[in-house]
Amino acid sequence: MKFKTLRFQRRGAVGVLLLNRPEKRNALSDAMVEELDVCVGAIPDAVRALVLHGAGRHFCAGLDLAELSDRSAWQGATHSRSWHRVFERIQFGRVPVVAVLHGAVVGGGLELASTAHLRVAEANTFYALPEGQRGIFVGGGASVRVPRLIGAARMADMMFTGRVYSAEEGHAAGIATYLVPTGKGLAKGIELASRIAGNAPATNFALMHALPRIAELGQDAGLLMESLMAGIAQSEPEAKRRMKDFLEKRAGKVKKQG
Ligand code: 1HE
Repeated sequence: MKFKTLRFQRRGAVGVLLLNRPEKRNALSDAMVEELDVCVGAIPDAVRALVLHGAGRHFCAGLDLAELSDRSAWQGATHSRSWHRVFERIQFGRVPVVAVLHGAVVGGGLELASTAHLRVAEANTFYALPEGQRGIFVGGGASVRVPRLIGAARMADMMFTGRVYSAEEGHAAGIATYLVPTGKGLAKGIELASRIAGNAPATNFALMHALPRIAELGQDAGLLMESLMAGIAQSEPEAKRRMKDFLEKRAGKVKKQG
């Protein structure tokens, strides 16, 4: 796959997708959002997990402000919906996505990072929602996805006051679940994506498509949906094989880390 603003490479079962507009700090132009759409729609079948990262000193500077010309209210809403469509395609696509973050993860950059299923942050990462200071509102799904990571109160603070979260603060608040030294993010992201790619497909499907929906349901419907998903996953031949491997001492035990 050849793109102007992205680069896609395959490393075995892991696809590595680079936001590749470093001269503009990977600002999300319309062309880049369109290319993201094409890219996630054309991920080869052999790819079972994706790593998303950014070229240059920053992950992503958000919306390309040079394109925020004089849109009408209607055009603004339509533009926002076009981001929603593409970002939903990433979140609810075929493959789990590990976002590797460094430098600025701001505005639409944080919105894009929030679509991923796991986030790894390098120590030089910082997070902000400068929309609050630019006189606008988020439009790429932040008001839905960011509160689910850090809570509406923290998101409102970021926008009311222009508060910038450091990598450590973002990790403590729940934006990233892994914090690694600067320069080590891609290796960690590929390691995690390789592990995810080795999971049973039904497990990855359940984590991507069932879990976030179950988490939004009331207890009754949530527990029923969990039981249905559990029944489907355990009936897969792959699950039977994995459980037999454990019982016949061919699979690893759960070990304490470190
Ligand atoms: C850009 C953008 C951009 C950089 N759109 N061109 N996002 C923001 O408000 C963040 C704005 N950007 C910044 O605060 C800084 O650029 C960074 C902290 C991300 C990086 O700083 P730095 O010193 O490494 O780079 P720079 O010198 O500021 O920028 C380098 C070039 O990238 C420069 O262009 P040049 O032609 O003068 O070289 C910048 O203009 C350009 N650039 N960021 C366009 N965002 C669906 S709603 C989503 C709403 C939002 O995302 S709002 C938040 C927008």
